[in-house]
Amino acid sequence: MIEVMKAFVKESPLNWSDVLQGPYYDEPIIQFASADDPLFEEYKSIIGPGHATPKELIERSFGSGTYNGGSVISIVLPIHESIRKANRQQKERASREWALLRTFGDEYFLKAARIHLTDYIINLGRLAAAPLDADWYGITSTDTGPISNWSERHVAYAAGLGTFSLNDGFISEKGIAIRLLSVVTDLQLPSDPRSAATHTGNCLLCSKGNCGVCITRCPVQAISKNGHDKIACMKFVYGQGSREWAAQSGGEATSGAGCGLCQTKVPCESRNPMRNAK
Ligand code: B12
Repeated sequence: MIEVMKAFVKESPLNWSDVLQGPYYDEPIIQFASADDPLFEEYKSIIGPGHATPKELIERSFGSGTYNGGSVISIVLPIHESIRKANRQQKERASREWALLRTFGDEYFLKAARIHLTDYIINLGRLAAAPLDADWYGITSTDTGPISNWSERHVAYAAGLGTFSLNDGFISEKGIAIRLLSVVTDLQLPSDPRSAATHTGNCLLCSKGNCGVCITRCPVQAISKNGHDKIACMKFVYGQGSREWAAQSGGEATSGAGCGLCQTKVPCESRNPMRNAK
């Protein structure tokens, strides 16, 4: 499974930009959580009661009584250096490269990768479904910002792939400039351990109090020592100006250009800054 997905990322034509003459993503990190991990139930209070469990996903996809345990596969896709480098130069909005990543690397490639993995498992004669492609998947607006009913970052945390940061971003061993995807299956795969002391353990500011670079990188002051203002972030990241910039850059207006300034030119851009931190 790990080799199948590594080969897909390496060889898929969707992970290649003719405009940028390079891939969107480098080799993925792939880990597993048990579908019965109690953390998935806890997410109903941490995120909200609507956040689905792996059991609910399997039963909604394949019918009641079909759940018999299994695993959640979570994948970190590190963003290729040329795209990160281009965004490092930016001060006010996403680079053209980051905007292209948002349409083609995010919307198109992530979906293709989820389909590739679910098809592979189904062809083994087992159950598999990607929550983000389910007909019930959705994002709800709340007073503090949008919340989805399947959070790829929380799933990655459950699979031991890293932790959250001050700005809510997920910091993996390949850093914060990443994208995430997941698939639930009835295959029993070996669960990976969670080693971080807290859910923000990989963030230098949260753990050691000596960073905060993402606060100064944010072009709309949506990040402070108190955390991340999701509504201010959302208005900028997916607002009208972002849509226009996406289209001008050669992407699709409906995807927006994203931003990612808090994910580039920061100590956690492409590594876990707490590894070897004094
Ligand atoms: C809605 C959404 C947004 C919203 C709201 C973000 C948010 N913080 O929730 C807005 C529009 C602001 C947004 C912006 C961006 N997004 Co967005 N977004 C999503 C989406 C669709 C759902 C996120 C969600 O529902 N989160 C649930 C809420 C509850 O999470 P939260 O508030 O962050 O969680 C906090 C608490 O739960 C808390 N917590 C409290 N107690 C505890 C205890 C435990 C044990 C744990 C684990 C956690 C916990 O920890 C968290 C951090 O404080 C996901 C895709 C998906 N379905 O997962 C992409 C996703 C999160 N976005 C992503 C990206 C890349 C971006 C942008 C960089 C834009 C861009 N593409 O250029 C910015 C970055 C903003 C930022 N600093 O996080 C990536 C994340 C990459 C990463 N390294 O984290 C995702 C996963 C998409 C993907 N497939 O890769 N996004």
